[in-house]
Amino acid sequence: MKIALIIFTKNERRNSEKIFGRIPKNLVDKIYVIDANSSDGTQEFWKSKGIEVFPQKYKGVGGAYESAWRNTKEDTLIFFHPDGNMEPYDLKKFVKLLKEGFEFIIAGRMGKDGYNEEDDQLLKPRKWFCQGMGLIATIVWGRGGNKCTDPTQGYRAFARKAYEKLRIKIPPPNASDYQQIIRALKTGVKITEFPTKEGKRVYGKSTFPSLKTGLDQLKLFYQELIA
Ligand SMILES: Nc1nc2c(ncn2[C@@H]2O[C@H](COP(=O)(O)OP(=O)(O)OP(=O)(O)O)[C@@H](O)[C@H]2O)c(=O)[nH]1
Ligand SMILES: [Mg+2]
Repeated sequence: MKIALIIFTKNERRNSEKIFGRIPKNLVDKIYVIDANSSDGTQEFWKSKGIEVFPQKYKGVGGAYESAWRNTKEDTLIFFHPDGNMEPYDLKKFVKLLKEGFEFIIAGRMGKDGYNEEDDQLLKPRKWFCQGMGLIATIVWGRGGNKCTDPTQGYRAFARKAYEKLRIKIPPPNASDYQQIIRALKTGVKITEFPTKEGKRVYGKSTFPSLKTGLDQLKLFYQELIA
């Protein structure tokens, strides 16, 4: 089994420099970056480390997923954001589970032993919305105990043959993580979660304003419901 680590970047030069040394590179066969035309030297940084950087044809993180599957050949892919949100040492857990044959794995921030960036706050609007979207998708499409508690988490891994079962051609720009969950519940691709602790973004700002992202997810849910 060949395992590739896929890193999504949009102007993440400073974060990439900071995290590079913490990525356990020996755990995977290849590392690729999918970059959204960064103007801050992100591409140059990764290329200087000998890592292949691919552009994307379609917009958003959805476009980044499409590029990743099209440009790589490895039979399993682990997706990673280098901004500080994701703990690089969790790669070990992904690799172990992939080798054991699990086909769709999520590093869950919501369950017991997990930590989400809002957990220290009294009000947790993003967390509650995310949990709600996971719950409703599970109620509507979950079969045989298949479920997801953290549908917007991008720290995830797939076997290529499982991803192909989801029949996603061009993913939506901003709701692609959620679409993958819904399709997995619909098609019976088993979702496996392990707990993770979400870190804070180190430099820069989010590319996903909460309100717009939430509306995009609701729209996607509706489209999947009537499909
Ligand atoms: N390739 C690619 N990467 C993107 C695109 N948009 C965002 N990213 C990257 O995808 C990851 C997730 O985006 P973020 O802006 O961190 O979203 P977020 O995690 O909800 O927001 P924070 O909590 O502030 O980190 C980051 O590594 C971004 O650099 C895009 O259109 N294409
Ligand atoms: Mg982030």
